[in-house]
Amino acid sequence: MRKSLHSFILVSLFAVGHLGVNAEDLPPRRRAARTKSLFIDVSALPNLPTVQAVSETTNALDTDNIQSDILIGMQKNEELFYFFGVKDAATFKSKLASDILPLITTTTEVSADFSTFSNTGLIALGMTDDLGDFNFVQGQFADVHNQTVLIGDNPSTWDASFAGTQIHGVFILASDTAANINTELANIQSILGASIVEIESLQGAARPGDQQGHEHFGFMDGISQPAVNGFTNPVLPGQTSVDPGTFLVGEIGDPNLDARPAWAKDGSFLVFRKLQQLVPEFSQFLTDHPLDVPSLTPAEGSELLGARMVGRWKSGAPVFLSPTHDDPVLAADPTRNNNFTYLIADALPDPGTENHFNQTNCPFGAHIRKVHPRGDLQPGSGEETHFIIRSSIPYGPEVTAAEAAANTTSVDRGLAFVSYQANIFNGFMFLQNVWINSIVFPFGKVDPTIGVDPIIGTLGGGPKNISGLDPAVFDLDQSDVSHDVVEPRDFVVSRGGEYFFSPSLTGLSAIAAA
Ligand code: N7H
Repeated sequence: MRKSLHSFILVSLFAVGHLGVNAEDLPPRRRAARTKSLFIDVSALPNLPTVQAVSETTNALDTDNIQSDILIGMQKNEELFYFFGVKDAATFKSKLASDILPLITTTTEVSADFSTFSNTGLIALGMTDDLGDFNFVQGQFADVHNQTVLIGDNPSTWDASFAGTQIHGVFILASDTAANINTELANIQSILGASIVEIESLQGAARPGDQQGHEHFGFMDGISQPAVNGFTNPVLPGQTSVDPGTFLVGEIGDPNLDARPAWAKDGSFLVFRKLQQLVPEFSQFLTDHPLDVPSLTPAEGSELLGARMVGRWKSGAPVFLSPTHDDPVLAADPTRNNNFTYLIADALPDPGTENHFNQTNCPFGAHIRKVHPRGDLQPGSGEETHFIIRSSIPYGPEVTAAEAAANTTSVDRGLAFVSYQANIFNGFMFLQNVWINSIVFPFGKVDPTIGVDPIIGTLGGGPKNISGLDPAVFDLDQSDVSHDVVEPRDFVVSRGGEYFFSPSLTGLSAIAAA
């Protein structure tokens, strides 16, 4: 059954990319329910490779064994995160083997049900092997307090359900409609019965209408992902190819290859973060601080400030390539929208050298420059060891009229952030701690106080001084701070999260048998 289901989807879903799946093409289990693809259709985002294209890569990955979400990224219509605790390990493992495993989907199927465990979850299930990841073992809440490896969260903003280590696992269910997800959840709940207890659930969904693919601040998200050797084909201009072991345990390039137990191969560490976004407050901040550029109206100056904070316009066009105005045509072209390095050949004052002096096109501290500095780092500096695959989705409703009128958030919304990496410290932790929350990164720039990441950087929740947001600033030593933009508070607030391990299908079988 499983084999024919694979090959069926291979020709009907995956081989045609992720668009235009007909209901009658879907396998029997889902034929009655799903009426369209579970993926959004947004031209700015790169297409998924076909099964044929993956098979043509050198050392093609075993996509029939890798859980579906890991290599796919942020493209889903609806997605539920169902966090649970295990109450009866024996029953859970028995049902995992007999009924849940057949529901779990692989990369080849690119489908819906996904299962992943925290460290305390693995222990509760009798799987006590050391997976070789310090942060995973501690759990995310420990990193809120850990002064040496600080992610910058204020524990008082964490939801109680995440504060601690009580979450044992999360089922991630994706589909085209919330109704289908509810049906699938009811199915899983009836299979597992009292062997699990719900601790928290979070419904994510693509935003409606022309905001599909945009996160709640309004910016297109999911454009730039690393290319994975053995999977991504073709590699798009501007994409860096990295070893699969950056994301998958036990594969080439895994930084801790020798320490992994055999059953962990082709699994990945999942970092989940519930990141609340204060959208009306963010919008008001932009309105109140338009950048003063002579050719622009105040409204355009406000748009420019937002674009320079992110490093891309709302359409997704990079400010580095289009510094003063949005360019939706550029944004919608995956062969151009990621093809830049932050290096200007004729950069002043030293044409042809690295661009350490000039943030006219893109601030040094822009969100996408902080988390992926491209040409700001020397070739061979190892930037690729810090790549992550992002698989996030917005949660919560659109801003209400009352919230917009009051410029104040009263309904919870934000980003259900998900990243995959083979080593949590190298991936999420390094980005958050060493780059995002540093006021001097990217290092070596002429500006000594760049500031933290204007979107997700934090100095404990207080005001943040960000230089370089105003393109008018071009004194060579950046000593004129009169143009610095001061953010009065964080517009993204962590509500908690956890670290999980997403085993392969054979890994899930091993857990069920432990
Ligand atoms: Fe970010 N945003 O809307 O402003 N992010 N991010 N992110 N992010 C990116 O290329 C956003 C967060 C990365 O390769 C885009 O996909 C928001 C965390 C990385 O050029 C936009 C939140 C971390 C990239 C946003 C948030 C990262 C990236 C541009 C939280 C890691 C790729 C579109 C609410 C710790 C950079 C795109 C590259 C891109 C936004 C969180 C990392 C628009 C709102 C927590 C690696």
